[in-house]
Amino acid sequence: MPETSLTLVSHPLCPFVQRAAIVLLEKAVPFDRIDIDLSAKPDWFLALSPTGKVPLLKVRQADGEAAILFESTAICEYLEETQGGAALYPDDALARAQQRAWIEFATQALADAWQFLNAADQPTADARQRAFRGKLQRLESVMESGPYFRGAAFSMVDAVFAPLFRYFDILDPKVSRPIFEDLPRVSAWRAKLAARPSVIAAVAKDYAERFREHLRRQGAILAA
Ligand SMILES: N[C@@H](CCC(=O)N[C@@H](CS)C(=O)NCC(=O)O)C(=O)O
Repeated sequence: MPETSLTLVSHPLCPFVQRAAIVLLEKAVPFDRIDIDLSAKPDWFLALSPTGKVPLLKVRQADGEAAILFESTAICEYLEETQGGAALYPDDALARAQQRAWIEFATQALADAWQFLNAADQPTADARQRAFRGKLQRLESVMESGPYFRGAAFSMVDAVFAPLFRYFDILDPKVSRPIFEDLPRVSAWRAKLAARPSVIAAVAKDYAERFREHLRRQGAILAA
């Protein structure tokens, strides 16, 4: 029986898991974390997860029954609505809807970045890098004063972009620099997120080494 009422079912490298972990840490909510092997998913996990994907959040309720949440956005919004700490969404409906739209944009940017990072040939890497940088340029054009996406306060959009930017802090700066070149607001935002305690604590200390090992196993040209 876990000591807390929340258990995050995770994988050490999953960026979607990190979203939920960052929100839990921002809200200072105690939680247990169970990492699973996604290449040999345990039967108990397959029985609980409709999609076979992490994260899952197990919520032990007052009657002792466990409810299961899947999909990182649903998990983050549940935590936002049920836990204390600073609000990560604005009160204003329009501003909140805009944040949700940028979260969807982040998921698309993550797909571009992931395909770039894992590319096994140069044409794919170049095409995905262009697509990703195009999205960063769009972000640059909508960001205002910073240091976070929507100003002074850390928000849900920040929690979602932080795992994506983390990859580029691990890569050789020769690779990351041209991608973030001439994007001062996005670059300052990325640095601010990298220093945020919740972002740092959302992954284990060996994350960078695990990520490099993943790239090697994928045969990514970036690992060469
Ligand atoms: N839309 C899902 C995506 C989650 C996702 O893609 N998780 C990956 C790991 S990062 C996964 O569990 N993959 C296992 C699989 O597809 O079999 C979310 O936001 O939670």
